[in-house]
Amino acid sequence: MDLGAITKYSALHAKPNGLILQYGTAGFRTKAEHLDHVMFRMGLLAVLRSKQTKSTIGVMVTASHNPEEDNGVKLVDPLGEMLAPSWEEHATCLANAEEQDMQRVLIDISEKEAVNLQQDAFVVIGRDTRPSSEKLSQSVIDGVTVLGGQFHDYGLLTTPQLHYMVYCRNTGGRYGKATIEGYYQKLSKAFVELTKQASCSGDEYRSLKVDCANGIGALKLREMEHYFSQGLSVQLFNDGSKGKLNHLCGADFVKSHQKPPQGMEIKSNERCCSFDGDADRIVYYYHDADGHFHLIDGDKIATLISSFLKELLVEIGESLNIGVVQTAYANGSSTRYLEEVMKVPVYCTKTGVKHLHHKAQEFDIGVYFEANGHGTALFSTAVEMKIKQSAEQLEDKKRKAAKMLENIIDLFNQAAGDAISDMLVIEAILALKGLTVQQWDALYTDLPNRQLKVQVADRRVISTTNAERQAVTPPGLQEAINDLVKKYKLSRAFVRPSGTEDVVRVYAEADSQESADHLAHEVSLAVFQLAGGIGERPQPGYKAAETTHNINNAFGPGTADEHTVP
Ligand code: NG1
Ligand code: ZN
Repeated sequence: MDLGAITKYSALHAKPNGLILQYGTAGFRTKAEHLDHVMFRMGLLAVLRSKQTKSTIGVMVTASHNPEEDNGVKLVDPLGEMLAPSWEEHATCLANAEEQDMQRVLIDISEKEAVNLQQDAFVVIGRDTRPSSEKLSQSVIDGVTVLGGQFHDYGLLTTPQLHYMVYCRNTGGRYGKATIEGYYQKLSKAFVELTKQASCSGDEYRSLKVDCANGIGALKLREMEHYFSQGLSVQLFNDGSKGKLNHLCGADFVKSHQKPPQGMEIKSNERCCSFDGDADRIVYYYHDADGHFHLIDGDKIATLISSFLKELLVEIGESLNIGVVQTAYANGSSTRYLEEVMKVPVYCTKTGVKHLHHKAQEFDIGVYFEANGHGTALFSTAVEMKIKQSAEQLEDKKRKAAKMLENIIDLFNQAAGDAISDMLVIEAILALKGLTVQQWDALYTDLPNRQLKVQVADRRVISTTNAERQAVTPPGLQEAINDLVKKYKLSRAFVRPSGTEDVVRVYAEADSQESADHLAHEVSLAVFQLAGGIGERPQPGYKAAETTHNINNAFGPGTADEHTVP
């Protein structure tokens, strides 16, 4: 380690005094102007991680669905998965070290993790379309270079595309070619093969309106569309040519406001979907004949996918163990439908895709989705081999089903939830099953629900258990929630500190929207009273609470997007 050079270059990416940030569920996220030093340091850390794992490591510069002024960074581990938790801690230490302590922190990490500094390092870098992203990714490269790491800068990529590249590079090309062309070809080939089998390929199944959140998804979908155009024609909206990133559009907006994005005209019963700003989330929706808006979220996507996979397995005659992984935010109706109607086991993990991904790896086939539309399906190596064999050896109908499954496996991005890949999976399933968007939606009816945010002095006073469905502290809070829940039918409520914003999140569902709204409000009041609420007491009516956009990675008191230490 050339400590002299590190000190010299670090001074060019100086840390603002007193700024404390935390590597949260999605890496570091805050206002872009505060992130230069974090980027440089994540370049350094990626080199150490690469040396330790003797693998290619990814660095993605994005703040996903956050406003355009924000940015963020996360590291991608060798198999395309999120950074290991012990290294998240190193990331936080390194990002927060004062200039004079940087060398010591770097040496500490290397020693603790037994990093062989002589080992070669390789880092791949991707970025979204934010105005700040190009310069920030250059700071990552500075960090990589100063520690002697080699790198490849992919430039503009969706987050899941970067995960895919890392996975390909560390599996000797078995998963696919680590180029953007390789990604397009792998997915499109599988999609076209699948849709060829669809008997009903009328116009109804051929066209889809896509809201790209004015983000990277537009660019990449436009590049890709001619590869799969024989199976699907996409019409792009919010493609970044005029609107602002994630502003009044995108998956997060549509899901949290339960209304269509701006800039997209929807005729009744047209199939539409929205990506988020880095294209790792997707939700579907449509207007019915009466003009009512219907949202089809991650839970219904997981249901469609897992029921299709189960049907194929039955057809082939394979009894593989398939599981669906959700979080506490999954609508109660979806869990009931999966367990009681489809007889698929459902598991609940803490919020954050790394928890879902990890759990899904325990099954032959694990389907995981967050209600917000982030998810994918994972297939064990043994299953992939078995299906390949079946596709060659079986006859007639069974062979056809095995072939379909083989293509579906190729169509999923198994490294991370991927809006483009999920969109193609969904489109293929709808076409193959001859399902309209309304028929899909009618699988079950969502229970009315409401999500709210409460400001408290220190959200760490709330700790939870049972996959975040129960509060352990502060004392009395869970009892209060239990008493409130009892007042309503088909009701459920929970609270948890957010991992990406300085708020406590409240979720409630019940048999009517009015009841869900009341319950959510009453639980918010309980949080405010028992967990140290600050500012105005929660008011009935949800709009004011849920539409604020206050992004913060740092745990602790305060309301702004950064924290200063005395
Ligand atoms: P937090 O802020 O911890 O609730 C949010 C989402 C997560 C996940 C992360 C990362 C909800 C309720 N929470 O986390 O599901 O996507 O952001 O982006 O949607
Ligand atoms: Zn995202």
